Amino acid sequence: MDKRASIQWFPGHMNKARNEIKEVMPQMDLVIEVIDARIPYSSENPMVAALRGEKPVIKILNKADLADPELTQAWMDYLEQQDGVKAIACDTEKANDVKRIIAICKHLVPNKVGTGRQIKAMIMGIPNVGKSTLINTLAGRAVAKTGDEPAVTKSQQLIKLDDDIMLYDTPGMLWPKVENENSGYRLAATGGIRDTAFDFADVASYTAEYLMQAYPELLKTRYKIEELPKTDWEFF
Ligand SMILES: Nc1nc2c(ncn2[C@@H]2O[C@H](COP(=O)(O)OP(=O)(O)OP(=O)(O)O)[C@@H](O)[C@H]2O)c(=O)[nH]1
Ligand SMILES: [Mg+2]
Repeated sequence: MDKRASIQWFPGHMNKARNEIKEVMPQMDLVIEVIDARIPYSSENPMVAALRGEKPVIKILNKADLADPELTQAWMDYLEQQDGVKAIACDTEKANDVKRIIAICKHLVPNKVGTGRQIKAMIMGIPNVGKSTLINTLAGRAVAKTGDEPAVTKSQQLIKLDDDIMLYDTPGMLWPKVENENSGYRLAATGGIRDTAFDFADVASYTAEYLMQAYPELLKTRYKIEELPKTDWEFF
């Protein structure tokens, strides 16, 4: 296939979100960054690192139920080597998975536990990665709006989890230009970029090529075929 077009997408509400986050960040005790376990490299937003500064962070490899478990484990080991970083894998729709996060928050901010002062945690990440779902599962009720498309959450929302923890839900953010072509396609294929921002055929071709090479056996099982064809187009 010919060279694919690069992906550029940074709607106004994301810029607004970035400025608002910058303003409230000094009051935060920690950041919970949600990344997509299927594309950890491409879904880590460099703006999150810049905005959080020295605050501790829990990196959640989310949608782990859809990802390769071996790679997810390798990523957790890698991320935990960084200063102030705790990493866990989650399916945020499962209460048992997310309950561990509360204990980690308390562990990372020990000076507030038992003082009557709430731990304040900011939830950040790219669009559609599961930030609001995480909050709902933690809260045990639908407090934040969710949906299977990017940019569902449009502004910050404050949620009191219990007497100990306060969560800030934030709109998903991408960085102004996704320079890395692979990252652009991976973000589009997993639903982080709105589908008006890219060409379907390009993304499908990229994804088919990758999956045929990385997971041929899974594709054969999924589509009930004996042999994979040679090209992505034949595969379609
Ligand atoms: N399979 C799977 N789906 C998930 C998981 N977490 C969230 N989802 C789904 O992903 C979609 C997006 O979830 P949201 O919680 O709205 O994502 P968000 O990060 O708040 O998105 P924005 O507010 O648009 O930035 C929804 O359809 C969820 O049901 C998970 O761990 N596994
Ligand atoms: Mg949301």
